[in-house]
Amino acid sequence: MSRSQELFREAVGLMPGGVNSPVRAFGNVDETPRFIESARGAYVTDADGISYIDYVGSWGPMILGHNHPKVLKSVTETAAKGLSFGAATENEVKMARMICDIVPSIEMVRMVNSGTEAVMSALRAARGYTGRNKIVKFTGCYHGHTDAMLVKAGSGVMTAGVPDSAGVPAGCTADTLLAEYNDLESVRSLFERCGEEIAAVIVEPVGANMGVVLPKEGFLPGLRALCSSYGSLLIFDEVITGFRLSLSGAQGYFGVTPDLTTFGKIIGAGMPVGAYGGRREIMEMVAPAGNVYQAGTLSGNPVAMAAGLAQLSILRETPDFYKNLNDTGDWFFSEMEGILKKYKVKHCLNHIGSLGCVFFTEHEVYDYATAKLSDTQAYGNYFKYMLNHGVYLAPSQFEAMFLSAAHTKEGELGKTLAVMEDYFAKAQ
Ligand code: HOZ
Repeated sequence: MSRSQELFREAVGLMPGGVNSPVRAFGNVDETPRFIESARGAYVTDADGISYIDYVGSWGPMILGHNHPKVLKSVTETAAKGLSFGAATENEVKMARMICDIVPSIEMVRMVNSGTEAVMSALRAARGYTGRNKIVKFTGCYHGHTDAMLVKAGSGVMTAGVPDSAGVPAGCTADTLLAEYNDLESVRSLFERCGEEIAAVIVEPVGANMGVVLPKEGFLPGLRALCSSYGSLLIFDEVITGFRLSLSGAQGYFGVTPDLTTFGKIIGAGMPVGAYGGRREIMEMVAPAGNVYQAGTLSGNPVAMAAGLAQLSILRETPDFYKNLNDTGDWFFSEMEGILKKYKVKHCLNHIGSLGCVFFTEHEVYDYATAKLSDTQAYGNYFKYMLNHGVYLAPSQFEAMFLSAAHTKEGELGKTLAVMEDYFAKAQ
C-alpha cells in the first residue's frame, strides 16, 4: 500500500470524505488522492516521493510556479517578525495600492481570507448600495460555498451531481435568480420581470468551474449594458481569471468594466487570501466607513500580504509576462488539439491563454448543459493514465487546467503532450 493510500485510509475516519475540500478527494475519477508533501516550479511531490507535473497549481494562484524564491523570501522574512496582529499593517496599504493601481475599475478594496468570503461580502455591499435584494447568477458558475450561491453551482457540486446543497435554507436562496451562461436573453427576461429588484449580476467572466467555458462575443458587454440600464451592479468573480488572463484580469482582457470585482488566492500567491473592490461610492458603504458590516481578524494577514505583494510585483514588473504565458498556452493547447484530432477523439477543447480544458464530447461547450454532455468516464480514464504517468490534472472534468510560467515547451509541456499522445494512441 502506498503512503498516500495509508494516509487516505486514516483520513476518512477523521475528516468528512478524508479531505478538507471535496474536489481533492478524487471521488469521481476513481483514484486515491495523492497527499502532497512539497512543490517546486511546475512540480508537486507526494508522500511516496513521486513527482508530478502539476496543472492544478493550487487551483490557479501558482502562476509563477510553486515556491518562487522571491515569494518564499518575502514570506519567511515577514513571518520572522510575527504571524498575525489583528491590527493594521503597512503591507495592507501597499497591497491596496498595488491592486488599485493595476485594476482600473477598483478605487477601493477590502482584503478577506478567501474567494468565498470575497463573494459573500461583495454581494452584501451590492445589496447595501442598491437597497435591492435579488442577485442573478449563472448555472454552472461557482462563487464559493456561501449559501446564496449554492444554486446550480459548478466545481465540486457539479462534479458530485448535487447542484443544490443540503443545509441551505430556502430563504437563503429565495433572492438568487438563475440565468444561463452565454444566453443574454435569459438575463434580459429576468430584468424585464423584476429588474428594479435586482441588486447585482455576478458572473465568472470566463466560466472556469464547469470546465472552461468562454464568453461568446457580446455576452459580457451585454451584461454590462443590462446592469447599467436597470441600475444594477455588475460583479466579475475574478477568483480564477484575476491576474491570470492579463495583469488586470478578464476585465482588462475583454475591455468590460464591472462595478465590483472579487479576487481569491492568486493575490496571496496561494496563501489564504481574497479581496473585493470596486467603485469608491460602493466600497464606502463597507464598515467602518459605512453601514455594510464585514470583518475578520485574519483579513490582510501580514504573511499573506507579503506573499501576495512579492508575486504581484513580479507579475507587474516582468516584461511581457502575460504575452509569454498566453503564447505558451496557445501553443500547448493547439498541440493538444492536434493530438486529439490525430486520434479522432470526440472532444471539445476550450482554452484561453493559460487556462484550458478538454471535454469528451463532439458538441460545442458554451454553458452548463453543454458541459454536462461530456463523457466523465472518459475523463476519468484519461485522468488516471496521466496521473500514473506523472501528470497531475484536475481530478474532475468540471475544473480547469492551469499553466504557469514554470511550465516550459521544452520541458514539462512537451513531456505532457508525449504522455497524452501515448494515452490516446493506446485508447484507440
Ligand atoms: N472550487 C475551486 C476550484 N474550482 C477550488 C477547489 C476546491 O473547491 O477545493
